[in-house]
Amino acid sequence: MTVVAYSETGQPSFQIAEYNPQVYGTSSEITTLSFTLVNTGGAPGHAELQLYNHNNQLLTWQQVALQPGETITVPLQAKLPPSPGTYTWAAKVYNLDTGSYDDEKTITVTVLSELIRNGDFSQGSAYWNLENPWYVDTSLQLARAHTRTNEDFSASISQTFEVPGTVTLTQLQLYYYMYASPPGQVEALQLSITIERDTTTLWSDSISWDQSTNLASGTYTAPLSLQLTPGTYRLRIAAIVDVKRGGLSELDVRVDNVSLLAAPP
Ligand SMILES: [Ca+2]
Repeated sequence: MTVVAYSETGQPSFQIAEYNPQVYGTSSEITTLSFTLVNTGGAPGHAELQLYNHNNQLLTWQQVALQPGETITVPLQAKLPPSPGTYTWAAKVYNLDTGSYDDEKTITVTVLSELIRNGDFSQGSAYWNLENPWYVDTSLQLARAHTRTNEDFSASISQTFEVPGTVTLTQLQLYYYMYASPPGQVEALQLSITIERDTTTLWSDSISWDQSTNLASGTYTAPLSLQLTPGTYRLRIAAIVDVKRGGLSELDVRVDNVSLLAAPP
């Protein structure tokens, strides 16, 4: 326990100097909000930083001791609401020495909605349309195109999704894996990702594979800012393979954890 020497010339006073006024996350996600507190008063003191949700319920708090002029970064961990939407939360600084609230900031919390169903393939091929040679590997729980042919192919997995009201797509993410043996027998291999409405491509990008490094795998993340009006859309992930004639023995392309997040209006 710190013994605080009170100054005759002043009292402690606390302000939130820096914070993030916009927080984005998914349903029930546990996230960390960071605040920088400063003692702008003339004496050392103790502050309690409190985080309140949209129902004015105290979610979490932390106490800190600060000298005059001192700043400290306080992380607060909180669970986001389960339902997609926009919520107003508040961070308040309670001065334990004077018994007053010195500062308050509002935080806009946006819970994004997931548009892709069965993105982790835990329900087999449910909701997905898989073109040959794609299939769902039920032991690995992912979509896979694993071939031993020497033929070029372009084949996709795709899923249609409904947008009931206007939304903004904010992020596309997936896990990918591309491997060829021997790699020298492959001219080109890539994953082409598109967001389509009817026959129109609204957005596209590709993940490339390089013969010299062969195994390409990782998590692909695309920040998006794409507004969609109500309707039916399709996310398509196509493997496009161009092989040389002769000796390709194995090609293995995998996709998992497909996520497409949308912000409410
Ligand atoms: Ca999976």
